[in-house]
Amino acid sequence: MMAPPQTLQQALAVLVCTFQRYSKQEGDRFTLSRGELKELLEKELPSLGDVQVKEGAFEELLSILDANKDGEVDFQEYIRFVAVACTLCHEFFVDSPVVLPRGQ
Ligand SMILES: [Ca+2]
Ligand SMILES: [Ca+2]
Repeated sequence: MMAPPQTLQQALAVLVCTFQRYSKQEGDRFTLSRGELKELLEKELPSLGDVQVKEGAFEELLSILDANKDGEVDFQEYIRFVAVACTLCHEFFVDSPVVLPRGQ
């Protein structure tokens, strides 16, 4: 089991390597097919599971991610998704009590 990333640099490597690990499994090795994307989401973002169970949610997510509508998710499209996910995390943690209140 790999230790979780401790630095931003390690986190970036994880982001890139995760994409590449799934994208090379079938078809074009630089893009995620429907199956590759599904597996990536299931294994790497298990908390999204609830969303995926919902009928048609995966198809909807794929159509949003697939900006150029070629049926595959390329690295640019994947990174846009990661940026959105980061924004959601930022909004979630911005009111977290762990964060020290700003000086007055
Ligand atoms: Ca592929
Ligand atoms: Ca695409």
